[in-house]
Amino acid sequence: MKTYFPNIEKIKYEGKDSKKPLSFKFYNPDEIVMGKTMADHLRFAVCYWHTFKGTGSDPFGPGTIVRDFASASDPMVQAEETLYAAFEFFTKLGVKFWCFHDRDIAPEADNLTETNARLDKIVAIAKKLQSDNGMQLLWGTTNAFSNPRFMNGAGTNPSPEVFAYAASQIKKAIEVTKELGGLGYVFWGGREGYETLLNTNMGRELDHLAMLMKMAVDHKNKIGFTGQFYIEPKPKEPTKHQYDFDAGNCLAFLRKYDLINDFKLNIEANHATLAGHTFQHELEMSAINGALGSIDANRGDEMLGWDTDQFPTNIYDTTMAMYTVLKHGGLTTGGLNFDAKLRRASTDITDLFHAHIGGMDAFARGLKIAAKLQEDGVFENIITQRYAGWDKDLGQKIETGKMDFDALEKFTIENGEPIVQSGHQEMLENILNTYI
Ligand code: XLS
Ligand code: CA
Ligand code: CA
Repeated sequence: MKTYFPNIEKIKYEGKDSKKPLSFKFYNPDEIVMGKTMADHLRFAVCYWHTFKGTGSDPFGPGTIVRDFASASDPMVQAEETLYAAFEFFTKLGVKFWCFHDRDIAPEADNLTETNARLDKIVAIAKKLQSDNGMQLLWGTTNAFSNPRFMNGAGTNPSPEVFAYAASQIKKAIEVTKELGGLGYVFWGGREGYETLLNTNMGRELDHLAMLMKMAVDHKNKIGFTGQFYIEPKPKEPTKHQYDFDAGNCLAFLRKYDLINDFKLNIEANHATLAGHTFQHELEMSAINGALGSIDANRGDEMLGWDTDQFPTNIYDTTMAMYTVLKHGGLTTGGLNFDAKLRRASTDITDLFHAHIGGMDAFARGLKIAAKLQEDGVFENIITQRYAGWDKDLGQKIETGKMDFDALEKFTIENGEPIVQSGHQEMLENILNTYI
C-alpha cells in the first residue's frame, strides 16, 4: 500500500529526557491520572481542514505547502488519496478521533445531487478506514461559508433560497455524520453575522438561525442520530459581528429559542481570547450552564487580534483548561480537537507531526498538573473557605429565598459594618506556579 509518511514510524512515548523530536515527552496514553488513562481524559482529535487541506495561503500570497496526497489533478482522486494519508497520519500519531467539514473530505460538483453522491463515495471509504484503524469521528460539520453563495450568511442569509441550500447541506452532513457513527455534530456560525446594520435586519436573521437549528434538531430525531449537537462560539472573523459571540451569547440564544436542551458548546481557545475572555472562562461558563461539550484546542497570539489557530504550547493555559474540565467531571461525548494549523513557512510533512506532538504534550502536562491541584484540593479548599459565610445562618437564609430587602436592611442596621476579607490572589498565583 502506498505510504505518504514513509520515513515516520508510530510516535511513541519516551519520557521527558528523550532527545528524539518525533516522540512524546509527556503524553503517555496508558498512564493513569485520577483513575482514567490519559487517552481517555484527553480524547485527542485531528482536524481535517487545516491538517490535510491547509496550503499556507494568506491574503498576501498563495499556498506554500505542497503535499503528495494532494497532487492528483482529478479532485475525486485527490480526495481519496488525502483520506488514505489522513488515516495513516492518525495511526502514526496515535489519536483515536478525527473531525471534518463535508467539503474538506469531498469536493463540490456542479449541483447538490452530484455533490452528495461524491460525499457518499468518500464516506463509504472513510467508514471502512475507521473500522480498520479503530478510529471514531468526534464530530462532523458543514462548510456553509466558503462558497460565494454564502457570502451573506447561510441560515441568516437575506435570501430564503440560500437558507434552503444551507439546510439541504446541513441535512446531508448530519446524515453522513450518523453513517460514520459520529459522536457529535458542530454548528460554527461561519458567516452568520453582519458587517453593518444599514442593510441588516438583525432580529429577523436571528429568528431564521433559530429556525434552522430547530429543523436540524427535528431531522436529528427523525433519522435517529444520537450524537451531541454543539454550537461553537466565535466573536468576529469572518464577519465583524458574529452572532455566536461567546458562550454567554450562545446560551442566551439557545434559551430564547428553547433549544437549550439540544445543544452543548464547543469551546475554541483562540475564539475565547478574541472575545476578550480566557479559555478557562469560556469553559467554566459552559460548564456551570450544563453545556460543556467539546474543545477546539489551539491558541492565538498575544500580539495579534485575529484567528491565528496556532498549536497549543502554553502550559499555564492547558493547566487551567484541564483544571476546569476535571472539576466538572471531564469530557464525555467531546474531546480535544486540534483546530490548529502550521505556520506558512512550516512546509515539511514532519512539521505536521511536530505540531501535534507539541499540542498533545502540552495538554498531557496540563492534565497532570491540574490533577495534582485537584488531588491536593489547593484552590477548592480556599474557595470553600472564601464562601463559608453562605453556609451559615444569613447566607443560607438568602440562598433559600427566606430574606427580602426589609429583612436585610434590619440585619445590616443591627450588625453594622461587614468585615472585609482578602482575595489573596497573589498568594494563589504563587502556589499555582509551584505546581507548574
Ligand atoms: C473557524 C472555526 C471552524 C469550526 C468548524 O474559525 O474554528 O473551523 O471549528 O467549522
Ligand atoms: Ca474551531
Ligand atoms: Ca479558529
